[in-house]
Amino acid sequence: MTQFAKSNRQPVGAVQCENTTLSLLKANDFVAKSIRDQMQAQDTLLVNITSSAGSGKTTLMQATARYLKDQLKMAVLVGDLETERDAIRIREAGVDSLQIVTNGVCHLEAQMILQALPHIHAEGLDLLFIENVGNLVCPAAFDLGEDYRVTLISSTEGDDKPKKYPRMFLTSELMLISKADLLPYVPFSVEALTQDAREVNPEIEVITLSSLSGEGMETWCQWLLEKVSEKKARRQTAVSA
Ligand SMILES: Nc1nc2c(ncn2[C@@H]2O[C@H](COP(=O)(O)OP(=O)(O)O)[C@@H](O)[C@H]2O)c(=O)[nH]1
Ligand SMILES: [Mg+2]
Repeated sequence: MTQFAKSNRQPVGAVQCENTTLSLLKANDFVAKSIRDQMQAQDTLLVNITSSAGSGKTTLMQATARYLKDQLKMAVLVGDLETERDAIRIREAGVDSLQIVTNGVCHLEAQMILQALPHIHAEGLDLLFIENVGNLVCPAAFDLGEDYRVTLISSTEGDDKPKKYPRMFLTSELMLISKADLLPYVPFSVEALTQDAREVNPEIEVITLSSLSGEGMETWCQWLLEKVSEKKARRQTAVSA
């Protein structure tokens, strides 16, 4: 067994990673701030979409593209461990999309976003989505410079997630309850989920929708349009002050 201990006070054979993790997150936050500054300067709303794998993120990006592509200049960065499949699906819905392949990393980091921005021609966009890697754990810890973090919970994955994965709900401004068309067929309580999410984060907003039936899409797209306008208005106020 490898011996890492140099004194009796340190455990033998154990690697203590805390400081490495903290400095990694500090470096990430530094890059996230520079992304936030860039998005601020060019009036682009940046929205980080998180959820478990299969909750419907890509399908939502496709449906949102169909609703909003004639009203807004938008694009999607999409992270996965392997393949370009999601970016291809999103491009087929009519908006530009770039795949970030993480090669096994379970989340996107700010540095990956910074490197991708020139390739998606981010200047001039009103709205840029990041579809994060599908899980409710690692992506919660990494700020990507987003204005808003939006977490999907689908009706098929159970209504008990907010208290199991509190950090994700604590750091999200909006929870989307997806696959609403399946609610009549599964044991899932929108009320119980909403109550748990609000016990974790009293400020969290909630919208129930289905990318397939279209239910709730109007409310979601209205939410996005308002946030885009608010960001532009805030900058106008700052410039004229
Ligand atoms: N019934 C139903 N199925 C959906 C909905 N949204 C996505 N799906 C299905 O859920 C599966 C996973 O969707 P996907 O968008 O790839 O999930 P992602 O892994 O979070 O990006 C696919 O088979 C989709 O067709 C929805 O609103 N209703
Ligand atoms: Mg996807």
